Amino acid sequence: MSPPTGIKGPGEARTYDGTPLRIGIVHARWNEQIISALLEGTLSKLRAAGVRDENIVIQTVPGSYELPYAVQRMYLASQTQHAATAGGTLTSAATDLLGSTTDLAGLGQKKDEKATEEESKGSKEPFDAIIAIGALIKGSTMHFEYISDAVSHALMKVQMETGCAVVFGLLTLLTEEQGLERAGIDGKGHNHGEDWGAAAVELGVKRRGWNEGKFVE
Ligand code: DLZ
Repeated sequence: MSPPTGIKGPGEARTYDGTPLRIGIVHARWNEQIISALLEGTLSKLRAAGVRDENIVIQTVPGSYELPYAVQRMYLASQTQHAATAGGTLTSAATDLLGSTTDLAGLGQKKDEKATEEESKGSKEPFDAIIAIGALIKGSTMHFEYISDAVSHALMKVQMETGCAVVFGLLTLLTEEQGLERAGIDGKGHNHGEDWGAAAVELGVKRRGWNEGKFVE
C-alpha cells in the first residue's frame, strides 16, 4: 500500500540501487502480529531496491528493550566477519572490535548447516544499515515511557558511535489499534516497514558515498 498523500512522509519516492548493500534487521518478538507485518513491509522494499536475500541478516530479540544492544553487537559481528575474510585473524579482529574475549565464546561453535550455507553465499562486508523493529504498546504503568525513551536514545547513540546507519523502526503506540494501522493490517493505514526498508537503502547508498568522499543525492 502506498503512503498516504498529504504533508507527512518523506515526499516523492526516490530510487536507489540496493544491489551491493548488506543490511541487518533486528526485530522484537513482542506484539508478533504487528511485527511480522512490519517485517514483511521492510523486506518488500529492500528486495524491490535490489538488495539480495543472502545479504539480509535477520535476528530477533525478546522485546524492544533489547534492540539497541543487538544492533551494536550485530554491527560488531559484521565487522568481525569482514576482518576475518579480509585476511585478519578472527580472534584478533574480534578482540579489537569487541574489547573483550568473553563475547567470543560462540564463534567457534558448530552452526546449523543450512544457516551456514545461506550465510556463506552472502556478503561479509560490515552492514551498510541496520533496521531495528519493535512495537511498544502503552500499558497502565510507566513502563512504556521508560522503555520508549531509553530505546530511542540508545538507538541514536549506537548509530553515532558505530557510524552504521540505524533505521528507527520502533512504533510507540497508545493502543493496539494504532499498531495495526501503522503495520497496514486489515487494509487500514500504511505499512511503515516499507518506509524503513526504503530508508535503509537510501542511507546505505549515501553512507557508501560519504565513505568515499562523494555526495550522492
Ligand atoms: C515487558 C514488556 C512490555 C510490558 N511490553 C512490551 C511491548 O509492548 N513491546 C515490546 O517490544 N516489549 C515489551 N516488553 C518487553 C521488554 O521490551 C523487554 O524485552 C523485557 O523487559 C526484558 O528486558
